Amino acid sequence: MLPVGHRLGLGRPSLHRTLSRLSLSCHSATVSSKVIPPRYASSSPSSTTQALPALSNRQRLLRTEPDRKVTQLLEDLALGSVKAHPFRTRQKTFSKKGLVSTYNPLDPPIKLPPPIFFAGAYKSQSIPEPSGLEVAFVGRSNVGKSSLLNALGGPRVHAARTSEKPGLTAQLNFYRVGEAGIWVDAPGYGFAFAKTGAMDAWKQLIDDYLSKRSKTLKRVYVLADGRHGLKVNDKEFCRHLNGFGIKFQIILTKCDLVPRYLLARRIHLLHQDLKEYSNAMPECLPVSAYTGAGVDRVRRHVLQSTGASNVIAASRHAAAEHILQQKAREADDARVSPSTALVLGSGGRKRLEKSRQWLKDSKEEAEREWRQAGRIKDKAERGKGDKGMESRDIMKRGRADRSGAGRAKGVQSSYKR
Ligand SMILES: Nc1nc2c(ncn2[C@@H]2O[C@H](COP(=O)(O)OP(=O)(O)O)[C@@H](O)[C@H]2O)c(=O)[nH]1
Ligand SMILES: [Mg+2]
Repeated sequence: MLPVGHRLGLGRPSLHRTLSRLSLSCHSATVSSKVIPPRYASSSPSSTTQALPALSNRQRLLRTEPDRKVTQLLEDLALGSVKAHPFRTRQKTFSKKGLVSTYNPLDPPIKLPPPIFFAGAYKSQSIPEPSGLEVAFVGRSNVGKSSLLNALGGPRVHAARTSEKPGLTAQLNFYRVGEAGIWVDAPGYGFAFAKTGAMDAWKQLIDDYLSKRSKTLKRVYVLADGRHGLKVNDKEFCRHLNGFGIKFQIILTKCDLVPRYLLARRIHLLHQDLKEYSNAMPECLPVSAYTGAGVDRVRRHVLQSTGASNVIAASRHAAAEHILQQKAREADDARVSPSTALVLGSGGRKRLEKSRQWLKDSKEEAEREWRQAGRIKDKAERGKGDKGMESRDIMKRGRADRSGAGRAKGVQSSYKR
């Protein structure tokens, strides 16, 4: 019988080499920590029990398996760029609004009045008194805060100025958006060429703003670039917000520039990282102000956080009413005169009867939907009544403050176009 090495087609010297390599690897598996110290181990003997070094963000990203739910959501919202397969002749196209597969006629995009600028504060003294429930958009410079605010206002809204150059918005800008409350566009942080003095002034302004708005600021939206996720200063700011006890949510912007598979992984990682902040909303909102994908979802979150769920309910009710009218018209059109019924014969009559029954059923379903939407709307209106009171009280208090000692402060509108 041939030795093992010959049966495997190995000559004697190569067999020797293989066996010696095998024994070396077996040996090194048991004693490697002593013989060949790993590169990350320090020279001290206790280093063998030391934990592995933290992975870089890129390494973590590449080792993550995306959540299927997240991938499905991105697909539904048409978020993330999709490259055509090299052998595919036709590239998948998306509508400009980004809503392709999940367009629900009962939940059409919500229309809001355009945001109206009413105050700007470049220093703490100019911060206006609270006059309603607010949400603020904060993030690094050039991340797309002003672009998102415009996109949330609706198509062709240019209330906030946007720029390719970072650091354009240098003050807190306040916009009133009808029932949706007040939206605040904050100046960006983390601008690479910002001077330390500017950074300190920014911190002071934001801290004063946060402490003045302990009751009326309902949520801070921390915007992060979808291509990078949370950077060090974003995390620092999130910890700061956590300290203030303010609820915040991450919005990932510019998602049209990131491949979908990477975006899904990034979101999955982000959801894990968010667990360390007690005041963070557990899910982030991916969006692209450029294509409009995901904007309506963010708008709904903003409306809910300012207690304006009645706007969402009213939109659903209006859509249900529209569908009901359409169904009623279709059911009416399907009515057949007795003379036509005679001409059709028994087969034709049966088919006609079936389609009429189907139309009747769908009309009834639309009616049920409309009634339910009406109930939800009434409930939301009643809920809003209480919140409205709260908001009115705040307004009254603001007026009283201004008429008294606070008059000198006033509202300085330093916004220059
Ligand atoms: N591709 C893409 N570009 C965007 C998007 N949102 C903003 N931008 C661009 O990013 C730049 C900075 O936007 P801006 O809103 O001024 O950022 P801000 O400094 O955070 O207010 C502008 O050139 C925008 O056109 C987006 O969703 N997709
Ligand atoms: Mg801006």
